[in-house]
Amino acid sequence: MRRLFSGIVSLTMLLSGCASPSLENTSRLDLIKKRGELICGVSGKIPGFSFLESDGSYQGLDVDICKAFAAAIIGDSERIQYRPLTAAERFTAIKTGEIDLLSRNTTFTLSRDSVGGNGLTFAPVVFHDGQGLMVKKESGVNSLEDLANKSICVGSGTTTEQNINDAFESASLPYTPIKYQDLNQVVAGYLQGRCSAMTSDRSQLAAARSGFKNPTEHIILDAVLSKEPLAPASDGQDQKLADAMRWVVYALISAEEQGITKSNIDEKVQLAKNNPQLKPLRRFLGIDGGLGEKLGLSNDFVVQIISTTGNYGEIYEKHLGKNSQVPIPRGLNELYTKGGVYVSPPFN
Ligand SMILES: N[C@@H](CCC(=O)N[C@@H](CS)C(=O)NCC(=O)O)C(=O)O
Repeated sequence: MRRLFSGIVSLTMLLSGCASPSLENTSRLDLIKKRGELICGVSGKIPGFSFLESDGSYQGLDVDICKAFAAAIIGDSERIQYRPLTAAERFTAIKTGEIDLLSRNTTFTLSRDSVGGNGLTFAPVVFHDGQGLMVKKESGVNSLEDLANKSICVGSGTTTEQNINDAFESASLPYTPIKYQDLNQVVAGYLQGRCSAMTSDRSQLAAARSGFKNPTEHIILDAVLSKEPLAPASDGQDQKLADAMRWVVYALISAEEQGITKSNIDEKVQLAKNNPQLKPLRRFLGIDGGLGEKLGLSNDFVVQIISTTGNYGEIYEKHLGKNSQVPIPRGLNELYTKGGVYVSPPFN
């Protein structure tokens, strides 16, 4: 009976074009290592997060997260293929295997992070955002109420679309959504006056405004309509890759907690090597404990990451700090010891 059942399963898999069970069990992590290259899904249109610069390079916080994954998995952050994806394309790209993982201003929600939903799994949050509204200063609009009966430009296939609807509905205010495929189109619609406001994650509004001819003519309203915890994601069926991604993000946070930076990482390694009593540091840097191996990574994966991107705080400062193109105060995105929400579980 059992043989008949497994025969039917294999036949069904064959007919539906599914991979054989042995292939199915191969983690994407091993595939990335074998390929020697990481295929990372990004937006590519958001300064500060992932943006295609004029020299052809991708830059931003989401891009550095891709680099941290590549440094940990392959030991080389240059070996990355970036795939720019719209909001509507991004989850299919994971499920079809077009990309290995997504690092693209994507909100961690229950529906996306469940087998009965999009079937993805999320790494820890790398940017706590919230949805906002941008209007032209001259419009005199100050609140959601002022936008009653007006049109609002919004990207489709996003949490933004649902939240704006929820906000207007619960305030019993009528409005008209004007939907577009990506941020550039939303911005164009807004600047051309097709709508009275554009709505998106507040970081995206700030990023978009930084590229306007006259940024000071636009204001981002104080109202925050939602929580938008943005996190990298991968296929929910691949726990090995998900485990590695989770601990890469925690490595960035833990390094900041311990004051380990791109510039002092070599010193820290020497310190740990010379001092057998510094057990937690030795485990963290892969000298003892074999923690990397448990994840299918090299034991010095944390060293690989930090010497490439620096810790989380350094990544943040570089792309969103005071002197960056899109300065966003750290707020919730600080360590918990400094009033934010970031904390890493122990590397034990
Ligand atoms: N964080 C939200 C929204 C993210 C999002 O993708 N927003 C749209 C614009 S409203 C977008 O496509 N932004 C970036 C891009 O154009 O590449 C989500 O995960 O649904």
